[in-house]
Amino acid sequence: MYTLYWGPNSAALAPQILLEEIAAPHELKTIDTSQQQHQTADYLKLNPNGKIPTLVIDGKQALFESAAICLYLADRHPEAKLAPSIAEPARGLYYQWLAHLTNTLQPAYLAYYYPDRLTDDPKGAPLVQSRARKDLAQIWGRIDKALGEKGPYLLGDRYSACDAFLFMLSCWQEPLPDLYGRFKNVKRCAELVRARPAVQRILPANGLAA
Ligand SMILES: N[C@@H](CCC(=O)N[C@@H](CS)C(=O)NCC(=O)O)C(=O)O
Repeated sequence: MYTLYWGPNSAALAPQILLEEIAAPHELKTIDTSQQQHQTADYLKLNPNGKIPTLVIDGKQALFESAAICLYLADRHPEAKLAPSIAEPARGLYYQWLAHLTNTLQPAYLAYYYPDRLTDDPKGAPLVQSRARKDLAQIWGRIDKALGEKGPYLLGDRYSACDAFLFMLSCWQEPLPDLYGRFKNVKRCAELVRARPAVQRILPANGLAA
């Protein structure tokens, strides 16, 4: 049994998609960051970083970091075929894309959403945000090119946890509202993910269009 500490259209979306894909028994516990619920003493015991998501496994072990949770779920449930096995060459690409999404693309979103954390200058936040927008456009542009050369998924013709992660980040529309218009191969990948029954089931709770 899994418990996912969650908020709508947050970094909990990719882990939530994987839980649905796996059809694993799980419950969601909502953490409302606007009410500072991610900073309570009880929550900080599970995730000392004070971020969502956190996955609790069988009421015992807590895991933080959305990409780590995705890697864990995909490997623990190989029957769901969300990751190539270590014996397959695609396993390297799988690591590459998930690491790229969480180490390079996701931090640019975090810079946009939390700009004051990246500058000590009280007037610096808009500059951080405009830089983050440029970074996001460049990074998505390179991903779009790769998807155009060898798509429609990040691993070619094979859906994986990487695509769920890409979909999650593509849903954070505020800094680049024209993302799908500018990057057609990203749009194609995101639409394939969106159409999956597991994803369709959870879109409403995340405030996302079907
Ligand atoms: N690297 C972390 C980032 C998680 C993260 O920043 N989550 C956001 C919601 S999308 C959050 O909890 N924000 C509250 C805060 O930073 O105060 C992950 O991927 O799990």
